[in-house]
Amino acid sequence: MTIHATPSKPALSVERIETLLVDLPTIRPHRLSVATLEGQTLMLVRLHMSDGIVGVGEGTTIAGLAYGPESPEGMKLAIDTYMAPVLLACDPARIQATMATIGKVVKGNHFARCAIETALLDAQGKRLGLPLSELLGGRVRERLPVAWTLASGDTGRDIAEAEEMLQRRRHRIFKLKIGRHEVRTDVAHVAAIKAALGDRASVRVDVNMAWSESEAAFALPALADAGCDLAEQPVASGAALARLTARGHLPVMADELLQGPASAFELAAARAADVFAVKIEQSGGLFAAGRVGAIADAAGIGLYGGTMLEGAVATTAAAHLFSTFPNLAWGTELFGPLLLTEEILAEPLDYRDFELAVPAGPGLGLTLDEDRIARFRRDGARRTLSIAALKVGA
Ligand code: MUC
Ligand code: MG
Repeated sequence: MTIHATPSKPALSVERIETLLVDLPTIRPHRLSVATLEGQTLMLVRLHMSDGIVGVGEGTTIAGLAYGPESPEGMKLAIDTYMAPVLLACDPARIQATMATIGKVVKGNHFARCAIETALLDAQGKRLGLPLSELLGGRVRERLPVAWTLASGDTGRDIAEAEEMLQRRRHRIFKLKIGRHEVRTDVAHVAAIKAALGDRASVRVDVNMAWSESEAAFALPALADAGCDLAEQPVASGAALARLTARGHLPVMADELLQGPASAFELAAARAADVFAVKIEQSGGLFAAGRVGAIADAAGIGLYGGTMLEGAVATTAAAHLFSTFPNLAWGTELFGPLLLTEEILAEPLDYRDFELAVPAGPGLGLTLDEDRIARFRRDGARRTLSIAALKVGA
């Protein structure tokens, strides 16, 4: 009889986990109904593996805790304290198994889990010489249409910004953040922008749940008359969203209510939206977001690639996933890195002709600019900006 020693550690292992907060200013204040952003904090994680490969992931929220239940600081804590022991004992090449084990010790925390899953996939792609998109089933497109959000808070400035984007051939889909003002004021704002841009652009709105059902019932036909193409999450309730969708005045998109595959299934079963904004972090990771996309497809619901205004790492991870979606009729809004004043990549992402090129190199296909990271990390040389310094809610 042969006795095998119980393997205490797999041949390949995670040797070190590094988490850091990087505070980056935005190019202008970004006004949502829930908060005004003057900067973004990226939580970056690096998994240093025993074969010398380093996988990178990112967790980023909007305005700290103003948009959802996770913050960059909380993600760092969840990873350092609760996910690290699992990672140090796992076989990092077995990504789904590792994420399932993490799921047993960490409930919720979708954004933090997404950051870790991204880092594991990045490392595995580097190891196998394959882009993330190929680990996720294979890309069906090389470039993704990218919307821009007009959220300066001023109609004239928004029109000037849209004109500049059209002229530079950067964006021709514009999402307008509304819901801060009286409904008629917001509708007039959208109508003025659409009148100025005409058929040169698609104009859509995101209300971030700010309206009551009756406000939305009034506004959606008025927005349709103004030439608006899509209304994202006008109300908070799923039942109200379903009733607005059934009225059929304007295509309705779900965002905040989509918290992973189970919620996607419920919303699809209730026919609560015409379109799903798929977000990798909100869904709980790339695999979960892929399942959200599959549920939408099966239900005949359109797809849009959403963002949490992430930096280059999470934006690229999302781009790899969205490149694998057979149907992506509404395009994407993967413009997060363009809202930040600082470039954190050695080679910037390729935004051109209204589209983003999905990187072709192994893993995410990115190289970080280490000097920039060192300068802007919260405990780094600059030490000036933290989420507390951002004018949240102004
Ligand atoms: C959201 O609610 O969709 C996406 C674009 C933007 O400007 O804000 C985000 C969040
Ligand atoms: Mg939204």
